[in-house]
Amino acid sequence: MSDAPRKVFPQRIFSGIQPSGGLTLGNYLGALKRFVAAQEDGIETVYCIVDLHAITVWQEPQKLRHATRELAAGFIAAGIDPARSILFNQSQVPAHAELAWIFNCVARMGWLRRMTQFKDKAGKHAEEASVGLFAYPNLMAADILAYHATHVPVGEDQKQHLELTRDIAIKFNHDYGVEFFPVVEPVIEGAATRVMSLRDGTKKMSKSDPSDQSRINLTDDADAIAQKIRKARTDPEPLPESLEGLEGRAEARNLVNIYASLADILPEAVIGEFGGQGFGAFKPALAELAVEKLAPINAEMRRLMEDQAEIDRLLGQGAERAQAIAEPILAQTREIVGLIRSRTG
Ligand code: AQP
Repeated sequence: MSDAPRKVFPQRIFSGIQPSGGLTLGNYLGALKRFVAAQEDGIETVYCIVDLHAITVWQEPQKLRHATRELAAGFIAAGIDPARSILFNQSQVPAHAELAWIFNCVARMGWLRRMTQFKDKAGKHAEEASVGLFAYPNLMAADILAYHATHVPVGEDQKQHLELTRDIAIKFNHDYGVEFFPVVEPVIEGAATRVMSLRDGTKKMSKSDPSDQSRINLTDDADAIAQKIRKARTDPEPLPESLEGLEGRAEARNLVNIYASLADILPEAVIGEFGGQGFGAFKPALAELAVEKLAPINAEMRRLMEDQAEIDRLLGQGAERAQAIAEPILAQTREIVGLIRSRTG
């Protein structure tokens, strides 16, 4: 690469969540809560329900429709205002899929083979995994770059995919001799960039984990939340007096991080308050805080889900706004690549 200064792109935030099940506390703290903060910062924010990503593993069509609407309700209930942020489902804007194909021809097999999420999800059955699951990061790069997004707030698990997005932008720009796609910045910050399973502190909390006890769902009621936190796996030691004392105690660290993130304080402050106390005291305090923060979101999601036609209308409106940004970027991409577009309609 030359030392010439990179072109400066206006700030635009893009991020997405898959409608591959119900929202978890991990999605809320690692993504949604931060999406709302970004919206409040006054930067242009584009948020996408990535249904084309969800179908990289089998989804029952009826359940997919429900999960898409429920996720839209989750976004809005958490504080995303569809008038200020652009909120839509991916498949309504064809530019994502078309740009993903172009990126399939930019990204190299070796780059994708290194993706740990594919290895985690496909496991020992890589030969039976869909081609879509393998190419997933190229579609994610298209999601982001179709908007010339500059900043992408995500959880820690998406870091590798964002590095691939950067590599695709750099290779495209280099191969075609342009400075067309921005080299995006991952925004991975806060105490809850990786919320772990309540059953195993070394595994991330995930909506597709077969154990419902491993996660808190945004649709769980107060009793379920309290019960799951009470039963969360921990060790027999009391909480340490300093943060270093959490070293090697994955479950304890996870609960401290969850508390900090829900309360908008630093993990140090949680240790300051609860250090020396056992989980018998800490867990009820955490359960109370979780219920206090999640119950209003839960109630609002239920209310919004009563009017599904309104959710569909909002998604359609969001898709039109999204398309107005993505289509001209895609048109320029076709031009750069040498694809003739001569039809009039
Ligand atoms: N446990 C987590 N801690 C912090 N952030 C998380 N995110 C997901 N899980 C955690 C963040 O949520 C956003 C949306 O993720 P996604 O649904 O598109 O895909 P995912 O990361 O694969 O999430 P799941 O819950 O694990 O879904 P499934 O089970 O379907 O694969 C991302 O910003 C992600 O970092």
